[in-house]
Parts: sequence; structure tokens; C-alpha cells
Amino acid sequence: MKIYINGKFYDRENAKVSVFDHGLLYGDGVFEGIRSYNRKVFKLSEHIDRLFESAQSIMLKVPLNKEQLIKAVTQTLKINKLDNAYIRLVVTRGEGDLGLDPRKCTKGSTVIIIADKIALYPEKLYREGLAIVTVPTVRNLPEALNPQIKSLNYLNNILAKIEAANCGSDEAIMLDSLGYVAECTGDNIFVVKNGHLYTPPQCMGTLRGITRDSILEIARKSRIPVHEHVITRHEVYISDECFLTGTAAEIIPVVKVDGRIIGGGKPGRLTLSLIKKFKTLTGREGTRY
Ligand code: PXG
Repeated sequence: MKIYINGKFYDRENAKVSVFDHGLLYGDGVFEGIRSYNRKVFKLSEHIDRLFESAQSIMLKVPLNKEQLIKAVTQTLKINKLDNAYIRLVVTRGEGDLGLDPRKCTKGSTVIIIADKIALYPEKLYREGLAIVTVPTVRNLPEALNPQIKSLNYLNNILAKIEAANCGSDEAIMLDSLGYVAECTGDNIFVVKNGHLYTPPQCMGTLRGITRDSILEIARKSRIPVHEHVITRHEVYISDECFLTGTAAEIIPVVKVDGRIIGGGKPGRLTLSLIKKFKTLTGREGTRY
């Protein structure tokens, strides 16, 4: 495996950054998780745009422009000869001293691109559905660390993941500070009720996921009524279907939430049809390399 760091490629063993990098010391940096299908990167410019938005928000200068970054991603995929891959794009604040002050990071940001294969959950769970739980850790408050910023500081989500694992569950529902359903640790959440599709709006503690947007687009084209609307746990419990979306997870059905069986314990019809349509879309669209 060849890993891109600041314009050069390194073998896995030699792909290293400084222990003084503020990405390591403070989680000071931003990232994206991207996927390619059949030598095409899905929604690459949307991911690059979101990375630049995260960087703008935390006043981090990305040392490449968008076109150069797109080229670096496709080049990394080509060098690794991966037709289908998961790509992690990371920009850290770079090397500084042991203080917080980012002005001490004079060398500038570090860009890292890693391409590999991952399947987030076992195949069986895509067919049979996940059992998930609501956890005590609430999603970061937008006025503290806005969930729209895909920063390297993911402890909020990791704590929720630990709490889910402690309950024997693979995934967690995180609520926002008002108690509404926000999202899962690395996925957005959707429910289906009476043929309508609902997902939380991006205003409180919900990342505007790129997979989420693709599902909304597919649903609108298929004339399924969609609502970006606050939802409570109750609405999840009484839903006909529930599923999660994310670049890493893709689309995964949920059949149990906090012990409540959803949709008779089987992935729903609309969920399965959206999975099929999403597969068609990822097979068709993308930036070639
Ligand atoms: N919410 C959060 C908090 C995320 O981190 C999503 C939703 C889905 O967004 P996209 O744009 O991918 O549809 C994410 C995605 C993982 C993992 O291991 C997930 C993400 C990042 C890193 C790892 O599941 N982000």
C-alpha cells in the first residue's frame, strides 16, 4: 500500500507524521471518508467541498487547491491499483510545539491520503439489519464544536460507540442537546412511516452526510415524500422502517432500537429498494481514475 503525505508516496511502514503534529496532539485538523466504485470516485467534488468548508471553519489552510487535491486522491487510487476503495483524506494543522497555539505550526498543514478496502459491518447485517441503542452521550453542541465540521476530534462519537458496545450493540443513536434524534456515530439516520421518509435536519447535531443527500435525491426522484424534520425516539420506535447512511457503512437496515422491534424485525421494502437504487447510482456516477 502506498500512502500519500504532502506530495510524496510512502510504504505503509514508512508513512509517518511528527509526534509534534497538532493533528495528533489536539485532534486539530479535518478529514473526509470517501469511496470509489469500479474506478470511479463517488461524489468526490462534494467531499472536497465539505473538506474545504470544515477547514474554512477552523481557519486551517489546505496547502493544495481543490483541483490539486482531487488529482492527489485519484493518483493515490491509481498507484494502489484499487478499483473499489475507501479513501481517508486527512489535513492536520501540522507540526507545532506542545502548546495549543496553531500559529506555532509554521511548516503548514499536512495532507495525508490513505486508500484501502473496508466493509464496515459483516454482510449478514446488511441482509438482516442492525440492532442499535440510544446512548447517554449527546452529540456535540453546534455552538461548541459544530457537527458540520468533520474535525479530527471524534471523541464525542467514539464515546457513543463505546457506550453502544457496552450494551452489546454495533451502533448508537446520539441525541442532540434538546433530546431529538441527531445521528449515529458515523452515519445519518432515516425512518419510514406510512410511505414517507423522515431524517433529522442538519441544524442541530446532525452532519449533512453526502450519502444522506444522495438518498434524499433518489427518494425525491422516485416521488417518495421526504421530510427533513426533527424526530424523537418515539417516532423511531413506531416507524415502519429504519436505516442508516454513511460513506463507510453505505446503507444499512435497522431492525431493533432500544429493544423495540422495527418493521417486524426485517429490513423494510422501501429500505431495500433504496439500497438497490443507491447501488445503481454508485455504479454509474463518479470521477474516473
Ligand atoms: N454522521 C457522522 C457523524 C459521520 O462522521 C456521517 C454522518 C455520514 O456522512 P457521509 O458524508 O459519509 O454520508 C459520517 C461519516 C466510520 C466513519 O467508521 C464514518 C465517518 C467518518 C469516519 C469513520 O463509520 N463519517
